[in-house]
Amino acid sequence: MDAPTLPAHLQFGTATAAYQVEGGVHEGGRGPSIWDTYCRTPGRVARGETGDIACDHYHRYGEDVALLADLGVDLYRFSVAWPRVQPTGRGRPNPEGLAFYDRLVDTVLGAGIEPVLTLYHWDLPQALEDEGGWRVRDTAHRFAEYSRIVADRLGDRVNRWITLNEPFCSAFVGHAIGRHAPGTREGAPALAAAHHLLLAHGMAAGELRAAAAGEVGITLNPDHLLPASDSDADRAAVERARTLHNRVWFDPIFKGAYPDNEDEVWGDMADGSYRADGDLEIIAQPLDFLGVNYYRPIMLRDAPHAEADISARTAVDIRTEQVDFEGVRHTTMGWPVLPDTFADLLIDLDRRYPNLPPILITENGSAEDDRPDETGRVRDTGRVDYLRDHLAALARAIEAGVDVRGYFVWSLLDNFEWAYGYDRRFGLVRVDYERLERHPKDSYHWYRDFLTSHRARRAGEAVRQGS
Ligand code: GBH
Repeated sequence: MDAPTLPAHLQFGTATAAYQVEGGVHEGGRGPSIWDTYCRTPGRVARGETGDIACDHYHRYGEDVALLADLGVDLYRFSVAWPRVQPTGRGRPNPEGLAFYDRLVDTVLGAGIEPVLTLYHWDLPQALEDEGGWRVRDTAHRFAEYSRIVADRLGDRVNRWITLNEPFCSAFVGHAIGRHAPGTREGAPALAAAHHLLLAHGMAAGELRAAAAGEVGITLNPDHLLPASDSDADRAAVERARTLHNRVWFDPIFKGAYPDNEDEVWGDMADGSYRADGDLEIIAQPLDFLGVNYYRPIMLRDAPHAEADISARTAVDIRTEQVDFEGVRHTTMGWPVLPDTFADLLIDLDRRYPNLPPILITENGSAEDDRPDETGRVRDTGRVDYLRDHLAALARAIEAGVDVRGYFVWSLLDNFEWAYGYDRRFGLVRVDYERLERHPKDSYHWYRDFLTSHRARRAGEAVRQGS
């Protein structure tokens, strides 16, 4: 099948996250996380599903790494579950938890694949939540301590570290929208959580540097925001949303400043009492790379209070409303498929933040209704089209000068899709949740062929350059 050509230096991989794939939640001395609690709260997750078993990756990681090796990836991105390493989020590390990641890293390396490690993909130890979670400053200190423990143990073998995955979700989906753990809906605490997550990132980056653990970055999910019309009101709505979705993270980290329109955006929601002198210096320290997760654009219109659909309002109310894209395909997440916006986003970020470090696309992929046929084959042409077209957009962004070094498909496996549970499938590999068997889909074979020709091109270039 046809596939775009990307620069030979680009590295490729797939990504997963601990709670979404591991299962084994009561094993190896793991403590409970906020997602265990959230899943057990009636009405929170579709069909009452949990990550208790998930893909059973905790026991089957060997099989999963073999699938990665056969796929031919350069990189594998996974996350460490904090409550496996520190069951209560503080104090002495749990040797069994560290031993699991030790084995996983060695298995990945043994397959000739480079591990890219995310320290936090949303599974906060419940004991820390009980003390205020991300709403309190102490959690940033606890995260720094945890990061140092993992760096000291794995820093001799892991060369790329991601502090946080999508802190937007931890702060706002978790505390203002309430669709992620811990599932509260309050404005001021969500803003405090955002600040403490930024601080946690900065402190952890400092610990990783001190442990000489290699390259350090953070994964953000910048949204590509489009106004529903050319009206001043809709454009202003997009600018408010840009602050909520993107600038809250990008401005402190890459400009060393809080967004200059935040008073207008938050009104009297934010008193800034959680900010201390020196925080911005900790937050803004230089990074080796930026991780970007991208799936789909968002279209917005201005929605003054009186007009707005109250049920769609969140505790960080910025008077905007989402507008549907018409006439385009939507994935089973209900997300519009508009690949060109991927290039537009990257070029726009590059322009707004001229000093960005090199970028890794740490997630991109699609959820499809991919049932197997009689022979067990999954013909997920929608996913193949999605990946091919987004890779073509990536090539366009790189040609336009954006410095992208790597790309990860979300995800290797079908897995626990948070509040949606198991019926949203993002995997290149189908997981049969009854038997826990893995079945590569057509998209897996397509990606493998793409990687084979990419490696051939890379080898050809190396020969031409006489290296
Ligand atoms: C990523 O988030 C995650 O990193 C990954 O774990 C996940 O599996 C993957 O994408 C696919 O979803 O219900 O209105 O509050 C992507 C960004 C942001 C998408 C939060 C879902 C929920 C919005 N996510 N969003 S809402």
